[in-house]
Formats: sequence, C-alpha cells, structure tokens
Amino acid sequence: MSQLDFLSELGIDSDNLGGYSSGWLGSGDNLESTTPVDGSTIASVKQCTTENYNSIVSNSKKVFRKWRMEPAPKRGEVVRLLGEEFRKYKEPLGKLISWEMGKIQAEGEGEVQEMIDITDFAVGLSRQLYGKTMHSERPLHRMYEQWHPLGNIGIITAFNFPGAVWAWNAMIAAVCGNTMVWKPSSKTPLTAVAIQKIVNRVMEPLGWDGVMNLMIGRGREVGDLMINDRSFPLVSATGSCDMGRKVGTAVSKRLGRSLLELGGNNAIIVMDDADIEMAMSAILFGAVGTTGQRCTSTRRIFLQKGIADKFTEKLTNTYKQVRIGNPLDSSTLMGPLVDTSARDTYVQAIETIKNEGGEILYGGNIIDGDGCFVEPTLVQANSEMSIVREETFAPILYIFSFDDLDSAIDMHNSVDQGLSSSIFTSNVSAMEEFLSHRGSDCGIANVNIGTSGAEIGGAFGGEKDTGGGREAGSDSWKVYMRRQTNTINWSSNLPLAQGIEFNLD
Ligand code: UN1
Repeated sequence: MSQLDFLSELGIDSDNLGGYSSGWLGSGDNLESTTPVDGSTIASVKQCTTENYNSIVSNSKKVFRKWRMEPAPKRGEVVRLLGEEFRKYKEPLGKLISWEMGKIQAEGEGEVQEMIDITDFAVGLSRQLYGKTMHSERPLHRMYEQWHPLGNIGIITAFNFPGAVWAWNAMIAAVCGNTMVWKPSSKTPLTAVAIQKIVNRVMEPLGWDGVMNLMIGRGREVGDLMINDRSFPLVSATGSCDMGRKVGTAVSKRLGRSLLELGGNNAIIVMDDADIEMAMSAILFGAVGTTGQRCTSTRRIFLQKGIADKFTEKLTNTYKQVRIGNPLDSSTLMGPLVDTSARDTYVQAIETIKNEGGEILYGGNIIDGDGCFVEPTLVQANSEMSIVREETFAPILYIFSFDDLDSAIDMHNSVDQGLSSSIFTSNVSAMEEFLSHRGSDCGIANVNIGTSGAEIGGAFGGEKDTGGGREAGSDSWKVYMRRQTNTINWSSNLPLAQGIEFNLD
C-alpha cells in the first residue's frame, strides 16, 4: 500500500478532480497543493475567476429560495446524512488533512471528529431553533419573536483547520435554512475538494446540490468580491487579526454582518499548588500540537515563583523528547509547519526574540531538508519584549514567572488578543478569581485544562482583537438567522402601546 492511498479512497484523482457543478473547478489559473512534508505537489486545482464567482453566487442564491422552504428538522436530516458520510471517511480525510497542512494524523482525524460532532449538534438544533413569547402590554395581543434564515452565507476559512471550521459554520448555517459559499485557504484546496465531493455525494441525489458550494480562488480576487458583495448578509471569517480587520471593515461598510474568529495569544497560569504533571501535559499539547498553528495554541505560560525553576527544567527535558517528522507516522508528535513562508516567519521570530533579549532554552532552529520542519522552542521571556504580544503561528512558547495571582492576571490580559486562557491550580479561590469578571478577559477560560482542543458544544471565539465572533455550540446559531418580532392583535380594538390616545375627535 502506498502512503498516499487515502487520496483514491477519497475519490481524488490528481489529474481529474471532478465536475464544475459545485464550484471548485473554476476556469482560472492553477493552484498547486503541495505537502509541507517534502514540498512535493499533491494536485493542481483550477481557481475560480470573477465569472465563476458570479455563477456560483447566483446559483446559491437561487437554491436558497427552495432550501428555506424545507422544514428545519428535514434540513437536519440532510445534515445527519452528511455526518454519516464524514464518519465513513474519518481516516482518509484525516490523513489528507495531515498530508496537506502538516498536523499529525491523530489531530487530522480529531479534526474530522469535530466535523462529525457538529453535524450531531446541528441535527438536534434543527428542532430547537426557539424563539421567545412575550406578554404584550395590550389586551388580546400576542407578541413573540421568531428566527428566519439569513440567506446566502460566505464562509472564509484558514489552513490550520481546513475542515472543522467550515463544518462549524456550514452545518449550523444549513439547519438554519441558509445556503453558503465556502472560500477555503489557498494552502489547503485539496481538503476542501475532498469534503465537497463528500457533500455532493449526499446532496445531489437528494436534489440539494447548490446548498453548500465551494469556491477555490485568491483572497484578493474572489475573497474581495465576497466581502464587498451585498448579497452576502453574513461573512464568517477565520484567520489573522489583519485579515479580520480587512473583512470586518469591508462588511461593516456595507452594513453587513461578520463573524470573526481571529488570532489568539493564549496563556496558561500555573500556580504553586497545581498538579504539575497535568499542567505539563496540557502545555505540551497546547504549544507543540498542530506545530503551534492553532488559534488556541498556548503561546505564553506564567509560572508561580515557587515552582518556576523546576517546572522550566522539566519542561525543557520534555521538549527534548518531542518526536518531529512525517505526520502520518504514528510515533510523530509534531509535523512540519504549513509551508516555507511559515518557516521563514519562524526564523524571523527567533531572530527578534534574540534581539529583544529573550533566552532560548530549547530549540530555535529549522531542520534542514525539503520539508518545513522546525524545532519546538522554549523561551525565557521578559515583559519588555514586544514579540510576546504578537501571535507567531509557530511552536514558540514564552515563559514568564510571577509572585501573586493578581499580577499574573494583569500580565495575562495585557495583550491585544483575547481567545483562550487557562489556570492550573487546586485552590478554589484562585479558580474563581480567574473566571470572575476581574479575571481572564478571554472568550474561553478553563481550569485545569489547556487552552486548545475546545469541544464543539460551547460557543467558540474570543474578545478584543480576536474579533468577538462565536461559532459552533451554545446559541451561536443566532448569528446565522435574522430575528423578527411579531405582534398580533386578535381583539376588535386598536389600543396603542404606551397608552397613547390618537383619535380624530
Ligand atoms: C482554530 O485554530 O481556528 O479549540 C480552531 C481548538 C479546536 C479548534 C481550533 N477545537 O483548539
């Protein structure tokens, strides 16, 4: 068996990727998908042009008029069938994700599991799109609010979760009655093609071709068209803070709605009384997992003075044992960075760290060869360093120490981003302090759990420069719908609210 057999399992023939009906093969120029494992080309995908954009969007808008008439639980049934299909392809799809962007296979399959989980969530949700009923101040009047589909939704996703983030948006948007156009990262077009093939296999026989559409193309071309297009009432975008500023500005200029899930600068506070083994494992997964390329990756740790030295020494020893290599090899813990430009960014960051007086305790080097491999890196940092305030999408972890919890929380909250955070402690007061209104300022705050690897059931997203959006679980669905307040008068009078009398005589 060849290592790349998962491609044929997914129906991917690199020379013939499939039809145009649902978008992905445009008539523009080719986009090469390469693997960061050795730089080789996996496939070449034709990108969408402005013309292709127009036809995908107009078809999606047309299908919306039909899809919104399908009762929500029936839409849920379609999503349930998608979930069944994702289950069948968990392994090959997980492998393709690994091969195309570099995360290890266990994490690739974990990502597909998130796709499955969100379909289950959305199926249940399809029978729970509840609106409230209010008591009217007027007699024999009924007042309530209901939720209607928004329309045709734009979904822009990043390379680091090339399937799951689309699924969080797509499954919820679909049960809410929306159609959608997905613009994936240009670094992971093949994963998007494989997913669209699965979608088509389920949707086409049901007559629902065109509910979920894929549009592979340049950000500066089709992405720009989408964010400026009034026909997209909502654009959900995941990526860097800079990208989010661009999307947010363009969408709000036309008074559209955006859902932004942007960069994080996530930290873990470890108190003297913490379970050290547990904290160590969480930090390792958070900082080294996905080669430091999750928006929830752990980038900073704050160690209380009593344990700081010992903890740092132990962590350094743990880092030495991280096995780096082919992400499809089951013994590998850390695969490559996504591409050579990510590797260049890592090199520049190491340079800046040194210039700013950071002490590299471990790592700091790239690993020679055709792949984009680097060493996981530990840095003894100081608060004067400016680079610690930035999100460098690489496995670089900054270590700080602190005396008391108040000062740790101050340092923790001093950055611009506000996605995920956690504290390791066995002290109930410290836990509650961290979770209180004067504690962590992030959208996600955990106790004795790391910063990454959130479950889909909770609303996912962050504050400040992370963009304020919420995706996946809880009541995130509301952003994919429009709320309508209805008042029905079933009396034979017309009393006005606020007791106003407005008569001619
Ligand atoms: C992201 O990196 O954009 O919480 C999403 C986590 C994953 C999702 C990360 N469930 O780490």
